[in-house]
Parts: sequence; structure tokens; C-alpha cells
Amino acid sequence: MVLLVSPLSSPNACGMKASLSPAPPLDHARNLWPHDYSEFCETIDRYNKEMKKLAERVMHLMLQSLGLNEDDLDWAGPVKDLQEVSGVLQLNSYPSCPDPDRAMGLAAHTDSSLLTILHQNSTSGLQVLRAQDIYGPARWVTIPPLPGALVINIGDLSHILSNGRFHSVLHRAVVNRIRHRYSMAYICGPPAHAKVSPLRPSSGRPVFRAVTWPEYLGLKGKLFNQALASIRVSDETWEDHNNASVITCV
Ligand SMILES: O=C(O)CCC(=O)C(=O)O
Repeated sequence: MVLLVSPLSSPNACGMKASLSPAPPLDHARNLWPHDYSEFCETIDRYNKEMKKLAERVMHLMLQSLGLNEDDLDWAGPVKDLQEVSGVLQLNSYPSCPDPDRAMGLAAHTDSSLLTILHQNSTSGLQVLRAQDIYGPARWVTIPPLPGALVINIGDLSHILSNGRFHSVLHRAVVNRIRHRYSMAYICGPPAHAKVSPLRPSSGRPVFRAVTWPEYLGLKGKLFNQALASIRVSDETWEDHNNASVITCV
């Protein structure tokens, strides 16, 4: 079961993932807890605000690690936009299953966000795909829940923004034989109007074209795990583009 809540103060703003949610989050909470939904809503509202602050801080550090200093962050319009993130909180519930190998929690995917901050209860289930290395072929690795720890997943938009220096991570959730598992994902992205494009590519040219979050979600809906590849700028397109600009300038 997936419940999407963001932000509770404006229940219709289920945002980018509204199509997955059968009803506005406040209505959903009212149905589940007709008499005391307000405590749930207030707690979620507080959690949402804290996650937004944390996401902005992490995003800021990520931008700095790409070599953007405070001055760059001040003058660069689109970069400034990226410091004010918007988010969707997704609550996931995975009932136990006596035959977990024949059940699917959440299919393998990369997140379409800038980043996702994940809290898991004490039951493990999150796995990331580790690429082939000297220790063996590509394999799924479990990320065990640690008390008090949050997991941060890099999303496709950070992959684009960093021109591939940050890699979005392919992950999935598996179900547990005896224990019910819960997780909360704060999925954060730029404001809907902001175009995300590679910032100051260190190596030559931008590898991806610019997209807004809603546009990218549309592509993801159609192409799923091929969405990122679909906005790659090929060498030929890049050369054509450059030649075209030269001709235009002349
Ligand atoms: O439940 C988990 O650990 C994974 C959740 C997730 O990948 C998602 O909500 O996109």
C-alpha cells in the first residue's frame, strides 16, 4: 500500500505523483482514522517540514561539492531555484509474506527526484544494485535499517544536474517472511517551473538536455528505466547543435 502526503496543509497538492493516490491525502487519513486523524496529520506535517530543511541542506552541500561556491549559488537563477526544493512524502507498507521470493515489494527503479530521504522501520527490505566489480558480478545488496539513520538516494535529476558525476541508484524493496515492513520516502525535486540541466560540466559538454520535473515524470511514466537515456544528447546532436549555432551567428 502506498499513501502519498504532501503537503497536508494543501491536501490537493499531492503533486507529481497524484495519479498513484486514489484520494487527496487528508481524505485518506480521515478514512483510516475518523476520530483522531489530526494527530497523524500534525506529525506528518512536522516530519515533512524537517525533511524539507534536511533536503535543502543536503542539496546545498551537493551543489558545493560540484564546485559551485556561495557566489555561484547567489547569482545563478536556476541553481537558486534548486535550493528551494519541493517534496512529496510517500508512506510505504509491505505486509509479511510466507513466500517472499514469489512476491514483489517495489520493483527495481531509480527515483525521478533530485534526492529521496528514506526512513525504514526495523525490518530490512531495501536493496540497491551494486555494479560488477572485482568482488563479483552485479548483485543486489541489502541496506539494513540502522536505528536513527536515514538513507539518501540520489535521483535521476541529480544525475542530470551533475552531468553524470552523481549516479542515480537502481533500488528495489523486497518483502519479509514474518515481519511487516514500513518505510517513508521524502521525494524531493525542484519547483515545477525550474529546468534542470547539467551545471558546469567538468568534462567537455553537457550529456543531458534540460528538463523540468513534471516533464521528466511524464517521460518516466512512458519509458520507465529508459527515461534518463532518452534525454542523453548524442555526440552527433551536440555537433549538429554547435555547427548550427555557428552558422546562425555568422
Ligand atoms: O521501501 C523502500 O525501502 C523503498 C522505497 C522506494 O524506493 C520508494 O518509495 O521509491
